[in-house]
Amino acid sequence: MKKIVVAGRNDSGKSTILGEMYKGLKMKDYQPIAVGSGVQDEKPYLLKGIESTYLTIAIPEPGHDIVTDIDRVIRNAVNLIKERNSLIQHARRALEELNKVRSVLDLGHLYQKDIPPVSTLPDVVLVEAVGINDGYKSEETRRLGDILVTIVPADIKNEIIMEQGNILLDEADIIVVTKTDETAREVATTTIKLLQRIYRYKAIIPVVATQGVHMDLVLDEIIRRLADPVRLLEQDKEKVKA
Ligand SMILES: Nc1nc2c(ncn2[C@@H]2O[C@H](COP(=O)(O)OP(=O)(O)OP(=O)(O)O)[C@@H](O)[C@H]2O)c(=O)[nH]1
Ligand SMILES: [Mg+2]
Repeated sequence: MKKIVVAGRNDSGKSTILGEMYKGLKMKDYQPIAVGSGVQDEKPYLLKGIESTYLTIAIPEPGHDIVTDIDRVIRNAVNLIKERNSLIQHARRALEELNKVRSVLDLGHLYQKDIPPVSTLPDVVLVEAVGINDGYKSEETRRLGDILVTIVPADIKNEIIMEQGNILLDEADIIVVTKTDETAREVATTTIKLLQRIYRYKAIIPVVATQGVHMDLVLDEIIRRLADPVRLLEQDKEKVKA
């Protein structure tokens, strides 16, 4: 499963973007699983429409490798979904058996509407990296993900962007500039132009995360990077046949 990591300074809008990505990916027939970086993430995620089945929290213990820890947390969460699915299927079969017996005894069918449907297994992971105060230098966060989405608030100080060793900006696949609605136009423009000058070939997308403005552009970039060439090839064949 590919991991999309959302990184950025504290309060930059990571959780908001993650919630929007969850919804957007679901609309495109992906089933994301979201990994928060602490219990404080749980409630806001639920409020943003992330279903509890697909929500988990990784709290890295000191001294533990955050990358292997996240993998363990994801494995556990997927196993829980599988176990639950297997119980649901079990309940379904048991009810069928019972109904066979009841039918022989002329007792009429029992319907159990409260047996839930089985859950789709997740196929992509969304991780919010712990908020960082000291700019964009976390090497470990870079190692976490296959697709790195770095969040920059529009009113960020230019010096921070220009610092050396900003690995989370240097290696970002997508740079999302947030809070463009509450930042003065000249300030937001300066931030974007500076980013464009340093990162000439990167996708840099200004958004109003809280209102979903331009989130479609962010999603397009993500889906392009998620696309599995083999799957595309199969789809091509289908299309040519049709
Ligand atoms: N006006 C405006 N507010 C935003 C935008 N994006 C996020 N916010 C607000 O900024 C605050 C922080 O957003 P979060 O998504 O929690 O940011 P975060 O980076 O996850 O924060 P931490 O996890 O605490 O580091 C919230 O009150 C959001 O509603 C935006 O584009 N415009
Ligand atoms: Mg957050």
